[in-house]
Amino acid sequence: MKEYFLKKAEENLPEIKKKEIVINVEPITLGVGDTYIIDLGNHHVGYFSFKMWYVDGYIDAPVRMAVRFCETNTEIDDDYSDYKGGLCASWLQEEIINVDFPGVYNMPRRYAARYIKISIISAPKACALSDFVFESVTSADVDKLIPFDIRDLKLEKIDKVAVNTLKNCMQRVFEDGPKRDRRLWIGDLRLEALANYYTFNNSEIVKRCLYLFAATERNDKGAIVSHLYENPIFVSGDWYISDYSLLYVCSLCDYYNHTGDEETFKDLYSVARSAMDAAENYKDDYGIVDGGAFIDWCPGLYNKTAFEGIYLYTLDLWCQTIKKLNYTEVDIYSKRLEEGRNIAFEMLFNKEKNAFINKFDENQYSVHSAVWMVLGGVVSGEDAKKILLNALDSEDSVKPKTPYMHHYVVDALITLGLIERAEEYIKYIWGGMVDDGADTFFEIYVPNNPDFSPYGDRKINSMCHAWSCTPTYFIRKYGLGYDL
Ligand code: RAM
Repeated sequence: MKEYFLKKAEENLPEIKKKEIVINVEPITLGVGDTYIIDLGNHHVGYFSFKMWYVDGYIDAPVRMAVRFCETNTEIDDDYSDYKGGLCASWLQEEIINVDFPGVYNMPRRYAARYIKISIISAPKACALSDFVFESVTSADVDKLIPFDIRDLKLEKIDKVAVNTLKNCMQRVFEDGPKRDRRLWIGDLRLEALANYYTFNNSEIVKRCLYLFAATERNDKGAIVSHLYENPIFVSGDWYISDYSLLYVCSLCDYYNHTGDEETFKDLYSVARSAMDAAENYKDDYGIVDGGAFIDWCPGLYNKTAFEGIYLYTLDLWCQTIKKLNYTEVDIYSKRLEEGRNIAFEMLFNKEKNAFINKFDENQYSVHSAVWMVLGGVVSGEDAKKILLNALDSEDSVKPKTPYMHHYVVDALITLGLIERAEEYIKYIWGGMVDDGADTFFEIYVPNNPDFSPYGDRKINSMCHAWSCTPTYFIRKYGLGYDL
């Protein structure tokens, strides 16, 4: 089967479109210690080349330079020597290169950048740099971007940045971030696919990603691995994230619901079903799923309630989808859903506090729990509105840290019909990034705390991150900003 899934994935390999960004400047003369900064005018992903020539006589030794690719202007002056993050420093986009001869120099690696900073470290004499060309690459077909009408200027800007984020993450697969980790994760795939349906509408790339995950290995509980690598060779990731495994099921259901492609759904049905059933193996003695969930990069978050919500949310979408396709198994899952919701309400809801505060999560109060209990259908209507808004407005609740989790906050607000509040939230989070000068949306965003990083150092954060591109989905799907 693995070979078959990989073959299907290859059949849906998207074409990479290239575009040259040419920076027209007079040759710049630089000596040792000098620095030159190129502004590409927007965030791009691709390959960089330039020309080096001599000024006062032939250069008889290599010119050593540091070339730094910066996604935002804050990176231009960062000191990389004091990097203290937990992820490998080699993700920091800086190369020390030695240019041996005058001529055009093509840098071989792919970068994500708005700014390029060149510093001359050693050289026998001054050199001149010119002909800066950045060849941007993406599998998004910008000519096919679905046109739409929007009257709210702020939301229009947000939409533009969201589309740019998606475009730059759309490569051979939906990458999570073109600077880091440059791979396919289920949680990111789901959100990119949703945004893609309302923008570039490239269903082949979604199909490719779904087949690639089908070709990966399962853990002893039957869950799907959270990420994979596919270029130059296919390698299954090694981290099992139990909520991501469920989000594979959601991604397949979304795909079918959007495209109506029954053949692919049927092909991947058993993969999704095994992920759905794997959740049974995560249940504790109370019948609540437990263990190994991600939810958000939020330090100190207790996430049992939220994970249960994701389980119920997935089960619900799964039931709705397989019902449409007349699968008789729907009865089994509908029963699980009903029972699951009852158990969740009984065990996780605190009537006195009118909140999802419980012993399973050490009595921690979080927006995450409220959001996922709403999305899981454990509470609804006016009660749910109060529960969610209280959690969002409380000074004591733990708040989301990533636009990934912010996405599900907006989703929960819209599910409850709180459209204005959803719009406000989008403007607060993603609008905040736009106000900070974002060309693309960041992996992590905590208002008023730009230095926050779950990895121990802000410098390693990805500033063009796929899971942050979803305002375009909400804006376009629900017509936000249209009725002014
Ligand atoms: C990080 C990346 C990625 C995400 C995982 C869980 O490595 O931000 O996008 O899906 O975490």
